[in-house]
Amino acid sequence: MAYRYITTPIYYVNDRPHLGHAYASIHADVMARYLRAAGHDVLLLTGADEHGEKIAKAAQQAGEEPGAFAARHAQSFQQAWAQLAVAPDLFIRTTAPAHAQVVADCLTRLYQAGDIYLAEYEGLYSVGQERYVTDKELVDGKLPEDKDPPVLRREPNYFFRMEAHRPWIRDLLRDTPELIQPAQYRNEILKLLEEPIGDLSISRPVDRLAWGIPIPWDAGHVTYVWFDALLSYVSAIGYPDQATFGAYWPAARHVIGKDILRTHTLFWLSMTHALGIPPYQRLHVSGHLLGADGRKMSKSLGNGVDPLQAAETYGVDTLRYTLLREVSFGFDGVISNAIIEQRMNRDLADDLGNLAARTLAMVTQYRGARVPAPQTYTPAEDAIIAHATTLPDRVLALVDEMKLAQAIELVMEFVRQLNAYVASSAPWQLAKDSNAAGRLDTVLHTLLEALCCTAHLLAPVMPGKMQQLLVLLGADSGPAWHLPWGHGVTPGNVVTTGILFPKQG
Ligand code: ME8
Repeated sequence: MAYRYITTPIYYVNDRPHLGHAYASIHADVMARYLRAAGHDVLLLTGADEHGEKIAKAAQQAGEEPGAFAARHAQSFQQAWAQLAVAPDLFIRTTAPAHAQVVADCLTRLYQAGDIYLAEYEGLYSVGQERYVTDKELVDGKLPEDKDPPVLRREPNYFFRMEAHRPWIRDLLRDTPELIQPAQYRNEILKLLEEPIGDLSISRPVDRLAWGIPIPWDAGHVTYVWFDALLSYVSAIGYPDQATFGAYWPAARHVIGKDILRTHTLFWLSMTHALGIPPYQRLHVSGHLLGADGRKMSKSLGNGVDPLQAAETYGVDTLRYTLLREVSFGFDGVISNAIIEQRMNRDLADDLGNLAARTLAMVTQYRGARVPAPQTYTPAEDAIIAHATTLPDRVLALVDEMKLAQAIELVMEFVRQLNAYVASSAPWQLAKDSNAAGRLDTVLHTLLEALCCTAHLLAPVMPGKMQQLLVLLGADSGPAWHLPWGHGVTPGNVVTTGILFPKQG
């Protein structure tokens, strides 16, 4: 059994979560569920990034203390994950004392090693993204994803010698092509690394911003929010000396959106390198969900879709399926109610739901709701069994690269093969012919067994609905992985008819 450590971004809790956050968390959760089903020992981390100017500003606008404000929103994120069937093992809050201690220790070590120095800084700062920006990044005077233009700042800051790590990061990316996926994001960073990346400002003067982890040797400064938040990936699992860190960190996979690619490559890789922490194993970078206005959904722009409302309208499993299937990981895509409904009706109601409903109805009508025992297999069944037998490994290979849309599509291809098999084997004709009783048993058993296999393969995506399907099929086990053919349903067990995915609209 291998260890796997999967993380979502540690979200800013300046508002409630929107669909973009759900997109990242559902991907991480589904990967965690697949790997766990396949026998790995998995830890899934999510959390709340509670410090910094963005949170301080939002709290001030709400007329609350930043601590109370962040705690309230951190809780709403936690509740949202429960409602969206995202089941993290760990939820880190950057205000947790144990985390603050790790940050302080790391800063002290780097300072003592001469990796941190004080200097005067002048530059343009984006509060929306919580980082200094360069002129090159601005479009019409601001970052495209921001509402407000950056502000000019001149102040003393502590700096971390990030530039010194540039050659090492470049070599790492060159030598480890799979480190950043999909490949276009690796190429983007490799290009950036051709020129100096500069040193990183890692503190803010308290007279401007008091909401942060104090710089251990200088009470006049607090830690820059990114330096703080990135360390939560390791503090959450007991860095530096706990066994959990030793076991899981070498298998760390960060799931992020492309908006925070630079921070997770330039900042994080140089920080870990300076601290003597091995680099993460993978960075899975998503594209952006776009709002109806064609712009990136964001809290700052206020064009987000409420994931909880969508889950209530369509069902949480339908929402999870649609998000994963509709917008391929790594690419941008628009998501709307009409798109969700179309996908739900076509894939879930017409293909999968209809297959299950028809099969269960036929077993009920022709075999008194008892699972029949198969008789002689023909090439039609052999093809289905061969397909079912190779599917789990093929699905897992895609999951490993976070190609979840393709993984789901493989299973749905199987579902369409089964629908074609129903049409070609015509059980309703067989039922009229008393000489075909054995053949009908074989066809019905094959369909039940294949549906059981489908339920196992899609359970990480739709845990509730696939568990329900297994119950309707009279299967003996809950979701399992790679059951040998014939071990899903047991002849003689009772099935129940039911509609899993009612058609809408
Ligand atoms: O950046 N489409 O937190 P954040 C797809 N606290 N994904 C989206 C999205 C969209 N429209 N909008 C947001 C932060 N996301 C930092 C992270 S990690 C140590 C610190 C997702 O609350 C996407 O994964 O702004 C993005 O990277 C993340 O939410 C940013 O969340």
